[in-house]
Amino acid sequence: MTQEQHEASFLRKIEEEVKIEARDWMPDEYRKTLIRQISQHAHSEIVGMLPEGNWITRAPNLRRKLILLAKVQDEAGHGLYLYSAAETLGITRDELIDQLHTGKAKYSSIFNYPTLTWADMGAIGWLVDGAAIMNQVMLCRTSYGPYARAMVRICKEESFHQRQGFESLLALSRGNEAQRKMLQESVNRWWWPSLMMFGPSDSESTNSEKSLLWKIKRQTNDELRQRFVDATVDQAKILGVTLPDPHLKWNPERGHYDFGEINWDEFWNVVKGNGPCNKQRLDARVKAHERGAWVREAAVAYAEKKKQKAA
Ligand code: FAQ
Repeated sequence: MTQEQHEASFLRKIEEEVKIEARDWMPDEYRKTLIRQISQHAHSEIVGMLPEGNWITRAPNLRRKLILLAKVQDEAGHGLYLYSAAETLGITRDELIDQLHTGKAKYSSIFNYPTLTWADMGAIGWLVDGAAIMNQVMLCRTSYGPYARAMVRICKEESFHQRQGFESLLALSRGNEAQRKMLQESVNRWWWPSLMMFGPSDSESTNSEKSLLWKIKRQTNDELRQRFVDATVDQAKILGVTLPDPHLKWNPERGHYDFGEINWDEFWNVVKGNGPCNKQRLDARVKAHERGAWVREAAVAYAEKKKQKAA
């Protein structure tokens, strides 16, 4: 087939909702943007374990500790499915990890904020997983088969994460005054960074146009952010918390909540590596990788020994 025929066949598949698979012809730019997005997503899951991992030893009781452990383990699993999906596009795991550790690859801005109180565990579940799932449900229908299939399981688990976060905050909301105060203070800190997770506004988003055309993304950053705000306001009422935005108001003409301006300077500052915990997060990942070297060496030695025995 000529290049033009390949391109026409690729676009026809996209149009007809036929998944693109690893061995199919695809434009270089499609491959590149998928590797970029899937690997950033994988890195986010792996770095995303750190803020919560910080509280495993301090969970208030055994039940909460078990739930938190299971959630963090789920996140490791999500990272691994996503690295595997990225590898089907012709990049190695070593290259992906190296891009994270050298600061070449991005990961979600949200994980560069500190977890200061136990309420932050609930707020991450409710708001951060809530925002993640709002974005990720559309990715179950993304055009690249291995990514779409990985997202189905991830979304099921994220939805459990979101509910456990809400349930944990509900317990605090029914607690004493100090607990209610801790809950409100945590929501005050996590609200705006959660809105930033959806990425820059549509007019500033450099990748959206192509990603929407190729059905990698099915909705824009602003559409998803609005859906998240609309869904979250009523949940906040149940928790009895105030969302820290004086401009948050139902707009009957739009049929949506209006909300205030996001601090984009803060967003870009965090994305560029200058957030409150960027350095700490990367250092922790690099150290964990170095400390795990013996496991990788042992696995290779074991595989070689097995090969020799079989020969
Ligand atoms: N943080 O042109 P766009 C989770 C970058 S998983 C950092 O709009 P795009 C689970 C973007 O990469 C959370 N950088 O980009 C969990 C681009 O730079 P580049 C992660 C950001 O790709 C929960 C530039 O800005 N989820 O939370 C961010 O079309 C709890 C211009 O932006 C995913 O990764 C940001 N927030 O749209 C774990 C989902 N936003 O690459 C533990 C998959 C944008 O050109 C605990 N990803 N940038 O150098 C996506 O859907 C998309 O990549 C977006 C961004 C929507 C994140």
